[in-house]
Amino acid sequence: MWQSEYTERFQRFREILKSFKSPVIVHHYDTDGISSAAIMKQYLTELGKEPEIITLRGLNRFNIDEIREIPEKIVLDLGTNSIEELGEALVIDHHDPRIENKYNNLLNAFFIGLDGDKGISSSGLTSIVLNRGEGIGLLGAIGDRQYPFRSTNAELLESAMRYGDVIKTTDLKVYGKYRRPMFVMLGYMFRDFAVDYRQAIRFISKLGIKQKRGEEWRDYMSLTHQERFIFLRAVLEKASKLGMLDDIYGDVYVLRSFREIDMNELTSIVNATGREGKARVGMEIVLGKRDSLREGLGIWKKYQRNLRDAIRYAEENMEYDRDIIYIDGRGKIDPSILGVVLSILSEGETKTIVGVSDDQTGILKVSIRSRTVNVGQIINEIISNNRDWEGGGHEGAGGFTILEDDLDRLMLSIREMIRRAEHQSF
Ligand SMILES: [Mn+2]
Repeated sequence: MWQSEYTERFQRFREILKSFKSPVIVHHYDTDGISSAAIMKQYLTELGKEPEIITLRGLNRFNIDEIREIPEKIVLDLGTNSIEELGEALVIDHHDPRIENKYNNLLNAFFIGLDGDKGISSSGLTSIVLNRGEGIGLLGAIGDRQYPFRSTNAELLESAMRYGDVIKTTDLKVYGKYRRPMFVMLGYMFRDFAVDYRQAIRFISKLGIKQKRGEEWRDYMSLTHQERFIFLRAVLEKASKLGMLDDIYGDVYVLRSFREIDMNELTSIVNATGREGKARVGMEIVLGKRDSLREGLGIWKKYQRNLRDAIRYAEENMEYDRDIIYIDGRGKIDPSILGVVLSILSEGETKTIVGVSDDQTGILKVSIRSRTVNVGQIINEIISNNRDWEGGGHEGAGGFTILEDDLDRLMLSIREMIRRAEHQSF
């Protein structure tokens, strides 16, 4: 396994880390990036160093110049394809490399025979290199949609469970066990309850379970042993009648530090901290700080609110034309959630959706979601004709980072390419 074949390489990485006087951690702002940074920070701190942390939504030609000048930096969950422009850096990443494997300072999962797409995340890889934090590494994997765990993640899980870092239980697998009213959680499970919450509330009342404590709705995790037994029996009976028992009940994983909240829900709280510009809180949460979890919950609620507002704004401002649906979210939709908003709106849409947002620096983010054309291909083609635009994507999703002045020109190209692609497919 990796331990034997690549031990020396990991060793060399650790030697360089030890030699750093004032290390700077540059990391991606999602759960995987935050978890990678947390594992790295803990390692460096234990060596007596005080790493500085820089959180990025992405590396692009507009910010890479500043990053390049930073000495002794460790770049996590980013940087593979910018390795030549990064200056002095150690990079740990799992994004698909479009470059050759010839850089000693780059550790990409794909270059050491691992499946960076489905089998290992950056935080998992960081935990392997530093020999610690496997549980945290798995949070990053969940954040990157690598759950259920397979391949290297499954091996990490095994070792995390052996150390007691991660604990497996059998429970409801659904989202919303923590800090959501029970009737809301039931709505995530059963369509009839989602359509009419009053039915869910009645369902719980009939079991003789109190749903409120004072003014607050209770959540599933706050049920007593006895109450949980009664509640589960009724829920599982309903699920089994619908033939969906396996979907809602089974293996659930928790971290030793937060046994009351399963790793999937913890991941969404950490993700929210990054999106709301509070990655530092997310890092403390994954390192097990209880006070930070409380703070993180507040941030998570705010994020949910912002997301709801952004979706509503986008829904009310969809401009339909011949080729696309256009949403101008400048000043209204934060670039960190533009992609999420478009993905949600594209659910019932056959037309390609293009959205724009800005972050007050004159740099725009343009996101595309489509069910009819290959977004990645269109973006690559546009970029190959316009070298000062930056972007990338895959089949159904992708986007650009551009200067505000270029928006009209870019939109012309996008429309033209979509017209052409749709024409070809008929
Ligand atoms: Mn990642």
